[in-house]
Amino acid sequence: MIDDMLRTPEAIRDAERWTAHNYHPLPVVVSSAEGSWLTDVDGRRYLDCLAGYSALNFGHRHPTLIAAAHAQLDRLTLTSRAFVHDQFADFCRELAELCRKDLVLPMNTGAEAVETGIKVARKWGYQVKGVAPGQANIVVAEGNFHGRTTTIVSFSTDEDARADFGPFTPGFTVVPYGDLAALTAAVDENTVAVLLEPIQGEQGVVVPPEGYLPGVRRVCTERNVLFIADEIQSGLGRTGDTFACDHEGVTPDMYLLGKALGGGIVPVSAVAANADVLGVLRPGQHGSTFGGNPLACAVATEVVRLLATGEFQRRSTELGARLHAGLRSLVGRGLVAVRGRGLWAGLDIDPSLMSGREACERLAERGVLAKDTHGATIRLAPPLVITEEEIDHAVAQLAAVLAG
Ligand code: IF1
Repeated sequence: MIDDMLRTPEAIRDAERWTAHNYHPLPVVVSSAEGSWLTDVDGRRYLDCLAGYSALNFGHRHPTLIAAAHAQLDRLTLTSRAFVHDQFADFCRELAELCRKDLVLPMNTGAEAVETGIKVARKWGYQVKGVAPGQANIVVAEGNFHGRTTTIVSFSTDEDARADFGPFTPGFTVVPYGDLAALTAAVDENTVAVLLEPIQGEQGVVVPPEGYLPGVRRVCTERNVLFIADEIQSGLGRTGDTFACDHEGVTPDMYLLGKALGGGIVPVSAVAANADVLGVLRPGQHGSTFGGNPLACAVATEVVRLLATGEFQRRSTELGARLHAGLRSLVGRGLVAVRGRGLWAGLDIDPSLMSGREACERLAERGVLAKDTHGATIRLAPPLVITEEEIDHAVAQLAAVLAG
């Protein structure tokens, strides 16, 4: 009887009726959220172990970030880049300092930051490195996920992401992820950049072999090639460091940032690099209507200040150790492998038990939200404000799902 009263089925039908079906969401209709917890239209509560794919590192509606948004909404929300505004300099300076780079170019989505990085690397290649016109190539990795624009899916190795979206953008060389010899062999005189996720998110939170990132850094330095680190998902505290590259002391030539930079409130992305790289751009050569808007800058400046304290990196390290210890205890009890770093984990479930999707559906029934990546793999990426008790609760619910 009570099920007949639930608003969820009706809300799902309404959503499906009016939208393209480019997603297959779990049957959960969220209506409010705070910290690590979501509440659906029927008042059921869920522990969020996806956190917007790392866009909600600071939890839902972090009070400092919400206050910054409210204050800015009452002052100024958009000017375009035709003029300057009083939030812009602080954001760019403080983010550049966090990245230890000279300059920042603000955009909105992660894909825009990736596209910006590709365009800047190509222009740098022609104007600074001296690559022959139109010959620039960029080395990328199998299993990459950098967004969904036509150019980005041009170098995707996921058939679902690229089928029937051609013709594709040329100038990309795909090598196996983690294979330094293959990457080194792929770099030639026309290579302007290597574009990598320091940890591959969508591929299932795949951590490269120790030494791989330092090796990439070394090859790029020796061959005068830009190392572009896509830290859109791995960065901003997720792995226990400010950037995933920090774990091995690697500094890329260019950071691509997004997701959590917007505090889970507004889309904010950015490219951070030194002047010899970002300095190739001149007025009229690149931009965006909303890039670096006052509301985005006001929120993102507070995000940078939260990160500057180191609190969230410490939480990710300490609570991540608890999460991974709990998950490792499930290997052989329904899990076949656990990967990741900090509060970020990729779990391979025994495929004979269930698919990743089924596991996520059963977790949702138990009040824990997570997302499968491919096949029997799911990722866990809770907000960095999660507590020890909540981590133990999530692991206990997963154990119960795996136990059937
Ligand atoms: C969706 C995946 C994750 C990213 C990295 C760039 C972007 C992303 C490393 C582009 C975006 C999002 C896209 C989102 C789901 C999510 C995702 F499942 F699609 F693959 F996280 F793994 N670089 N990833 O992870 O950023 O343009 O989306 O702001 O539903 O497509 P964006």
